[in-house]
Amino acid sequence: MRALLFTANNEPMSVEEVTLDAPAQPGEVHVKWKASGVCHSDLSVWEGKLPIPPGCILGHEGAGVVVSAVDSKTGLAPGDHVIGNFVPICGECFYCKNGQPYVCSQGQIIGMSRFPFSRSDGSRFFGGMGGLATFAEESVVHEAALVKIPADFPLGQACLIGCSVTTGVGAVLNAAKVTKGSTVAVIGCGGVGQAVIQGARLAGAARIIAIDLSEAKRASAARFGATDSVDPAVQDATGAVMGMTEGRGADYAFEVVGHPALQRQAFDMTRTGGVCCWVGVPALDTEVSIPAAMLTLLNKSIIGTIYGSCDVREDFVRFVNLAKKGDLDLANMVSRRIKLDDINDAFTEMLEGDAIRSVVEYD
Ligand code: CXF
Ligand code: ZN
Repeated sequence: MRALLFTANNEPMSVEEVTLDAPAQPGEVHVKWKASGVCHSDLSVWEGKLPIPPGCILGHEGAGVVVSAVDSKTGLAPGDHVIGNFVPICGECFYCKNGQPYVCSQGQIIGMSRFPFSRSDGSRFFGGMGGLATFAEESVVHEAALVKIPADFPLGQACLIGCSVTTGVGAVLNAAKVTKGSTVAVIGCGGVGQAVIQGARLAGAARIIAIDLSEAKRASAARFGATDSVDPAVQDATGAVMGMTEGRGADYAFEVVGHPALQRQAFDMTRTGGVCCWVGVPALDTEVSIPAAMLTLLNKSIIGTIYGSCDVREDFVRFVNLAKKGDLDLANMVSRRIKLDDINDAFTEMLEGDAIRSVVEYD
């Protein structure tokens, strides 16, 4: 079985033959991945900006088929089609019991405590975020990190629901709760940003302003429902949004890059009484400054959201059904279909700024 090994920060990764332990503990599931998106967070982990150490297999946006399962409480069985959830759901902690499984306190412990892969030199590898290791042809994953979906939906698109779609559409529908007829500004139009735009379209926003340096991303934002666009290299983004809203600012502004200066910019372009929603994850050692009085005096809200504040056990199937109806366009979110050996190139392409989503396809 082949897997892309993450052995050191900022060093090219190589695909190697590895062996995978058979699932043995109750709840363990052997999955054959069929497709995996390449997410900017994989790049951030590789660069050392997110706290997941080398010695693992990256990839957290995958869909595949169950090969076998040991005593599955959620009823997973061979042949089931599944999407991986990179925040596993323990179902027992304070957060899971109180309707916030997206911040499950046990999730990453469940996900990252098994090392089922061994390299030819005998060293063991864990499965990265959620233990999913979707940059391996197969993985052994805890059922807390898998959601069964209908078998009649293409897995090459379903994988996107594992991260970008859920994070972006969920941010709009579950976290910010965008209302019909509103004006939405989106800073950053990669995979998650495009999903925010699609979510805003689904919510019935009247005006959706896509802000990104990349012309290609602004063009695809228009196809996903953006009504206006801003090139921040040419125009001050806050000024442009003010100009489009009679000087008020957007009802909702989403930051989908993960940069403190842009989080501040999203706050500035949010109207009085509006909602500024932070979706991107900045480097852990950064801070952001906000004019202290303005949150109160202008009745603005800043909200953070992880994983679209979704309950993946319901929302994954909800997103599949929206895609089946044609209300969510997943097919066009895939900018390139690649092979496992091409992920280093996909990282380079992401750094260059035009890629929306590369998707690895397995045989
Ligand atoms: C991120 C969210 C913050 C932790 C790492 C993963 N989301 C998806 O890429
Ligand atoms: Zn991701």
